[in-house]
Amino acid sequence: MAIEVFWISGSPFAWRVLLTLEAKRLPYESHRLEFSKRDLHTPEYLAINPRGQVPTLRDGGYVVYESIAIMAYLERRYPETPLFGISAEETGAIWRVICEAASYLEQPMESFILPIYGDAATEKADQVRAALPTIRDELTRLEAALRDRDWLATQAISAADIAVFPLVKSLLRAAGKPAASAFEHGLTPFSTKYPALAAWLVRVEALPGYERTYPPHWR
Ligand SMILES: N[C@@H](CCC(=O)N[C@@H](CS)C(=O)NCC(=O)O)C(=O)O
Repeated sequence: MAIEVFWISGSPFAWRVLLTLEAKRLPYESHRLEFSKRDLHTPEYLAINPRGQVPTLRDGGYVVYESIAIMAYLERRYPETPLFGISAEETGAIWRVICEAASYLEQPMESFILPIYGDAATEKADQVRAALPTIRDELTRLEAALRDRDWLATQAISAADIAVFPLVKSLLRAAGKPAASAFEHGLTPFSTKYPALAAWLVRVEALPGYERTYPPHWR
């Protein structure tokens, strides 16, 4: 039975799973859901993801949600093309980057992008403004990590890169929206402000199958 993935276009968390499947060259059946059609709240979907969120992965009779948990499951189940490191040291470095992104970047990223996407940037201007210093600080840390190597945690692409990439792309998309110009966000021009990260984005985008993962409604 095929691996099935349930996702919505533009979800950075779902994007992680699509990138992982492509990086591991695993065939999968894609179920693109629409938030506006309340696809995430049908009884059938809530039965596999009681939070009514994406992503969710079904592999035969097994179901798992939470993007990083899905990535860890895929690694264990399909170890070819390892993404969580070969040595104990690599695994530690990869998980450190993932945990840092989850602990320090995800929430500020959402505080910035969701009001901008949702036409609420004026109403939630304080929230947007408050998130920006942390976002810049975290991007500076990522930039520093790339000073001496091509990838965030190890010498090859890893789950750390895949977990962080959609967060950075989402920040950049929001930063390019007209509503973002009301804030001195300092994120652009990205290749000037964060040159190593900009070059790293291009490296991730060269992953075979990347185009299949790109959020369709962003095109
Ligand atoms: N921690 C979760 C976050 C998932 C999440 O926030 N998904 C959003 C889309 S970006 C969602 O499904 N939102 C719908 C909702 O909460 O109603 C993960 O990593 O999978």
